[in-house]
Amino acid sequence: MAVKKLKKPAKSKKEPAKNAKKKKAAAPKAAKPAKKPTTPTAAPVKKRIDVREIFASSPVIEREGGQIRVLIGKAGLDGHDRGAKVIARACRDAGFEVVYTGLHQTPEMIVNTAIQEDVDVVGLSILSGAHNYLVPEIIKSLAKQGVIVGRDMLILVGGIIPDTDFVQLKKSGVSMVFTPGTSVDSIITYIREHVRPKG
Ligand code: B12
Repeated sequence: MAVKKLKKPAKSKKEPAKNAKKKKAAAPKAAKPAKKPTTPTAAPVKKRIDVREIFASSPVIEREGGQIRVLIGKAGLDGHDRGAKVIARACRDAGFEVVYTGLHQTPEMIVNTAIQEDVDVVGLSILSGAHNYLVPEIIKSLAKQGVIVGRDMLILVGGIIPDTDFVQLKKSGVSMVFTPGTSVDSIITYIREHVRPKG
């Protein structure tokens, strides 16, 4: 088979000779005019969302007498139990009857315990970021069992809850959200003010 020889491409006439002198250095450019000083543009100020403002019209429920009964629940895969235990202990020390569910509960498990134990407050401690799923699931499940949130039981949520989620949680039936740094005394006071003896 005939092998086609590739011809060397002919040197272009335009190609500069190897030893050709470099082009003369370009004439120095005129100095750029100094930039006008600009006034710094102010960063948009983010308005802080005030939890007390959003949950201002928090319901008050009445109980038949006896001690206030509080459930502290940990739903889902969240393993952060320090806060839940701190709150459970503070509630016990305040004289409330406390049921702590332990870790890794499903919404249904929390709801069944709340009903069996006839609690006034369902306190959910959520640091996993799954509150927007878990809380509405628990409230829906309570409703299926005939519990009217805000009349029969209060739903409190504590933990890592971005303030941008407060409105949605309020809409789903949460009475109050407590973020890190909240004093336990203010939580106890809140519960006492919102669960009153009947009559
Ligand atoms: C300690 C800690 C851990 C410990 C947990 C030990 C334990 N047994 O609890 C360990 C090292 C195990 C851990 C692991 C992880 N962690 Co971690 N952890 C923390 C840390 C530093 C402090 C949490 C804490 O104990 N605070 C002290 C308690 C007393 O405060 P608190 O729970 O917030 O409770 C207060 C309030 O929130 C409220 N409250 C809380 N619950 C309730 C309930 C009710 C009813 C009420 C009324 C009030 C209330 O009252 C309390 C008093 O003010 C936080 C950062 C932070 N600054 O919060 C990260 C943090 C929670 N962890 C985080 C992460 C990502 C993890 C891991 C996924 C990390 C990883 N990749 O492995 C794992 C997950 C483990 C798991 N299985 O879930 C993130 C969560 C991010 C998010 N949700 O968007 C955080 C916020 C750190 C961060 N800035 O990124 N963690």
